[in-house]
Amino acid sequence: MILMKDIIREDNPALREVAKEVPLPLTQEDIDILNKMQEYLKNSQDPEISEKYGLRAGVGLAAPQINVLKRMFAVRLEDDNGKKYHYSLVNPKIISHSVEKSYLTSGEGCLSVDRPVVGYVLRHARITIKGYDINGNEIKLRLKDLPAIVFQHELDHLNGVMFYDHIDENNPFSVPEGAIPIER
Ligand code: SB7
Ligand code: NI
Repeated sequence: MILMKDIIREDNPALREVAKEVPLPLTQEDIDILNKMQEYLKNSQDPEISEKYGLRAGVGLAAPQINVLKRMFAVRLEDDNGKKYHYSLVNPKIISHSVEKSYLTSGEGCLSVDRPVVGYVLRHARITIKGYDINGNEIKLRLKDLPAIVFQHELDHLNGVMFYDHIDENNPFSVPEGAIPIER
């Protein structure tokens, strides 16, 4: 199973690289990696298991965070209506997005960042994302609110981008006109 020691931190230059497209169909090795990433998220959200293994809770994990420079990530969260977003995505691409922006009022964190970073991370309020699931089937998702933010955070990892790259360093809490605040 994936543990905190397996997650690389921001001092590791691998997090700044652009990850490679994954050939389809997936190899058994890639399938195992994705399943382990999804398992990490599930374990990290279970109070007993996370306590036992010292896991930090996460709603997403991108392959580069375990030093696998491939374009794949896992997401596991529920929205306010209890709708589940459990996805393991390969070669994801944003095919369209809103002009409107949104941001989490509590800011963002990252399993690869062991320090608090304050400030608003402005993201597209709505995205349409295409990719492939673990079976190589094409997936197309329309996302808004927290799921849209999480998928963009994970996609950024595949491009060597960290959440704080989006924070205005001179004015970390500035909000552009019309941006939507999201509480969670
Ligand atoms: C806040 C947290 C996450 C995404 C968006 C807002 C995920 C944190 C876990 N990860 O580091 C995943 O890359
Ligand atoms: Ni992250």
